[in-house]
Amino acid sequence: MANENVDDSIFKILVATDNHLGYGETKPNIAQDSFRAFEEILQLAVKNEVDMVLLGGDLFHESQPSSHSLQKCTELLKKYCLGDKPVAIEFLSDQSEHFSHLKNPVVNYEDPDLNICLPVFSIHGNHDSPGGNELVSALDILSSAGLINYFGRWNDLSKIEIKPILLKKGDTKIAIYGLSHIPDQRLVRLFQEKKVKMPRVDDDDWFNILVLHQNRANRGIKNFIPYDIIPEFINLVIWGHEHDCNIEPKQCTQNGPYISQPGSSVATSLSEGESADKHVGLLKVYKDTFKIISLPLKSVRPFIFDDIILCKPGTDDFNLDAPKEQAINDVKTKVEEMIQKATIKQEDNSTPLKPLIRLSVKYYTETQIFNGIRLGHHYENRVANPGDMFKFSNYVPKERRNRKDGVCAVDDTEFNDVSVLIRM
Ligand SMILES: [Mn+2]
Repeated sequence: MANENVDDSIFKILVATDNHLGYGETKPNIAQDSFRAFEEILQLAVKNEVDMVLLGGDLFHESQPSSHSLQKCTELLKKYCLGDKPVAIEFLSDQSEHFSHLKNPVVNYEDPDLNICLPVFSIHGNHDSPGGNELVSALDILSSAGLINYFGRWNDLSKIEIKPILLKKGDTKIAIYGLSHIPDQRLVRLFQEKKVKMPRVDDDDWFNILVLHQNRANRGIKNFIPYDIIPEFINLVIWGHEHDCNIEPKQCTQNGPYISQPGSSVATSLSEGESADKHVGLLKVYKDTFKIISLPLKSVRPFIFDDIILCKPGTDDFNLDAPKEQAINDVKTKVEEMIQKATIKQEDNSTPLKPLIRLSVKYYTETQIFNGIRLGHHYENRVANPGDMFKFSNYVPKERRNRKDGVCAVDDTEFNDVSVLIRM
């Protein structure tokens, strides 16, 4: 019989990936960043009363995280995932298969010895994959403690059969296919040899989610997962590993699945992609329909990325006597603008954070190069990364740039963009 109250059938899942706990934990200023963002994610999960959290890998930055990282993570999970609030989702598939790597292979919220109010499900990424003689991942430790449900791992990579986790809430049924990180070339080969099986559930009223942790951008032949190897019956892919936030679900091939890429919750490099605002997703599924509400992470340290092209020799403005001093002055002006931008971003924050600043400095002649570390010292009290604010490169006009050098951005390969090109 159908449920009368639609709300009782709306599955609410907080989706996030690449939390990289422990990133920068020994660096000044940024040591707490990864943990602060992860706590905000758990708080958002509680506030939005989600049924579960789904993580797309790289919960930890290191495959053998420090005791400190492991302790912080354990404390956060204990704080937000234990409690009396009942869990509304039914677990229908064979738990002993999904959690066969555990001595007690049950989903944590059904373990009578545990009091779980917020179940967390996670695959592993390339940063927290199993290691050592016994092939233990940091996620195994959290799993053994009953704090997360770690799934989608294979010890035998000669063939893979991904059996979905089957969950039900009211009238909504969700099948989650978990594919923890496998080196891309190996995985593409397995797909091509038809050694990856993703059996579809018999009746078709399941909403099918695939969560994976692989290259999405084209980083060379067979070094990324092409969209067309994902089975068409998959409704939604949660794509981990790529750190840029592209959370809005997009269909990248005709009739293909929608893809949502939440991106990382902490910048692990000073690249342009990491400077975009960080978000996690509130996924709502009702029967075969879904939507993802993008939730901004407000505790993330602002990161401003920009570039500057220094003055061109031979032009009126070029200071022939003191090109280096001129460069420093121009860069200082630019940095002030960038810090100002970061200040505006944090207007509502009662305890603003020192921003990350990365300025790509493009010079024409080597006489324009200055000591970036020395200039960075001036910003010690105002910038979180004074030691590596500047990156120098020789300015190459656009028309001379070799196209082959660039990594194909995700957007370049997207169906929507291709269709625009064809129309033009
Ligand atoms: Mn990552």
